[in-house]
Amino acid sequence: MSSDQEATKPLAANENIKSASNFLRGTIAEELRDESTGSITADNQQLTKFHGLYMQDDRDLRKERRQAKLEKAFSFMLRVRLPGGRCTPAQWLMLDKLADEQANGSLRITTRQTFQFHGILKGNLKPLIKGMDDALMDSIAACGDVNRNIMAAPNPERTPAHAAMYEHAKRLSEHTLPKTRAYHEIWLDGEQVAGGESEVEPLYGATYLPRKFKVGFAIPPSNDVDVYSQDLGFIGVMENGELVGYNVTVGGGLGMSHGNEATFPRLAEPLGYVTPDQINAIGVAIIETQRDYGDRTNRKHARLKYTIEDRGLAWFKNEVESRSGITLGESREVNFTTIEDPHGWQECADRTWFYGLHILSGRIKDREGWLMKTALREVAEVHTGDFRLTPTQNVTISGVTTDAKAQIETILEKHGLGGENKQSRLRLNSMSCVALPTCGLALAESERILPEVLEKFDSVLEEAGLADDAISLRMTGCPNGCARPYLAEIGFVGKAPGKYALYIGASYNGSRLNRLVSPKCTVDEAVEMLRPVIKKYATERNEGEGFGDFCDRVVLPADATFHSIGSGLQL
Ligand code: SRM
Ligand code: SF4
Repeated sequence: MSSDQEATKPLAANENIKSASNFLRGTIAEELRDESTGSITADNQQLTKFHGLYMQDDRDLRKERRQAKLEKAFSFMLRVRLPGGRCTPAQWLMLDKLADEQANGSLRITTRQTFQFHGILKGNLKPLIKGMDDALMDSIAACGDVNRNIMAAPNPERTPAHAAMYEHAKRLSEHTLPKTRAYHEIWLDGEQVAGGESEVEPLYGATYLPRKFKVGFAIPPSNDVDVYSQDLGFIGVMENGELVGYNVTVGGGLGMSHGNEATFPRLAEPLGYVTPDQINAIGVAIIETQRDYGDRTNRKHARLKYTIEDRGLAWFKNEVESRSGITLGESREVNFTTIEDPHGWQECADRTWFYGLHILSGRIKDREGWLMKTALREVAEVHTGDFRLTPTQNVTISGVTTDAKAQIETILEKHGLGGENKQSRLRLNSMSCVALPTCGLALAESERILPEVLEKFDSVLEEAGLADDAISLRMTGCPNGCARPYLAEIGFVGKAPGKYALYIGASYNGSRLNRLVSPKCTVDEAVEMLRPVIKKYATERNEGEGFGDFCDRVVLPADATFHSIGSGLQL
């Protein structure tokens, strides 16, 4: 910990929790045995995050339980570690079963290509983790101050380059996993490390990182992983159809707090070029630099983006090169054109097919007339390829042979999910975070209100003759940015119940942030504010110009910034 700030300011409370935890054990095991409460103590709540678990409570029930003098309706959220979002049919079936038996019956695909279970009661945590382990899955380092689930453009069969990239992402994920045996000891009744024998975390040390750390791999022209939002990004560079290396980008991150301009979303910058054999070494050097220089006194200033903002990219590059012994090459020219997931049947280079299935907000559950969970279970029962979760909370059914297509199509159609079920491209490009009732940080609704928001915008788009236009709309219940709303052409960010900050003007390829147009409005006010903007776009846009680019060029005033609305919309 050599940061200047740390010499003078006290460390953030989490630092002491981590250092006293004996490599993430704390007293979690003892507390699990305590049946008198559904909760665990605050310190252990910080530690369980490193095991992929968050304690939550059902916020819809808070008032009722307070009045009945009952403790909150505590339960846990578990996030699976799934590099590149790949899962086999057998794993799918296990997750489906565990959701019913040990959680609240639904599965949630996250914006970082993995699954979350919600509503797990304390006593069900161990059976759930044991079930995942039986299917060769875990939740190690899915949350916490470590390198999290690594993202990679899905569908390795699409081209050999995608296949190679998936392996690179998986290798880096495994290389940067914490080494502590705490997870196995606590959740899987693994053998305890002998008394007094100390463990080592060669990469992280006893206090791990100052804050969460995120990595994504992209292959142009698709920026589906929103690579510029990642602490560390790898952008595939192709030569003659082959993946020859990666541009490395650093310092992306989206979280901020309303009214605190010292916090802000930031796009990653290019650091240089590496060949595939250098990925792990450069990744480790970057993580180590952040481990040693990230701000451990203030968790709102602890992400890599602030380390780079404060110390400069040149300093950072020098540090990384000297730690790794690698001289980074010049970044190469890359060109992203889209963030969109492919939908429907797509043929891959290896002659197999994948089906891109849209899942609104990533929520896999059976609703009346819309049996998503059942449909996917039936697919998993017959499927011989695998599943890929996408960064836009969708799923692709991958590795389908030509002969097997009809069978899968029949299952999807039986449940109203097949090709006939045409959805607007606004809907296909939408995302929302979980928010209420489980997220403790939500200031407003997100997942639960998204269908209503889409319906309203769909009708405005139809009025303007733009029903088939792809426009990205993303919504979150607070400014932490979990559905990457600052990279959406239309971004809603929860501020208070029923009220949102509204942002427009990001590019459709994830390379420009949007800007504020209203600091606090209702959904209806936002629709009315954007109706004339959408109409103007319909009639005045340049050939092929995206909605975000048009807003940035024509509608947003020159003095609008991310934090300020400036002098008003130019209509
Ligand atoms: Fe997130 C915290 C959900 C992707 C930025 N995020 C949370 C917590 C755990 C709330 C909490 O700390 O108590 C949310 C749990 C809600 C629930 O009930 O499930 C939560 N984040 C999610 C997910 C599930 C949203 C979704 O609907 O899919 C995503 C899980 C991803 C995964 O599989 O790992 C999720 N979170 C993101 C992203 C997007 C990304 O990484 O691509 C971001 C913005 C990018 C970034 O990190 O800069 C993001 N989440 C945050 C932050 C703000 C971090 C910051 O630097 O300020 C928090 C709050 C915090 O860490 O203190 C947060
Ligand atoms: Fe919760 Fe905010 Fe993340 Fe939404 S953006 S899941 S409300 S932390």
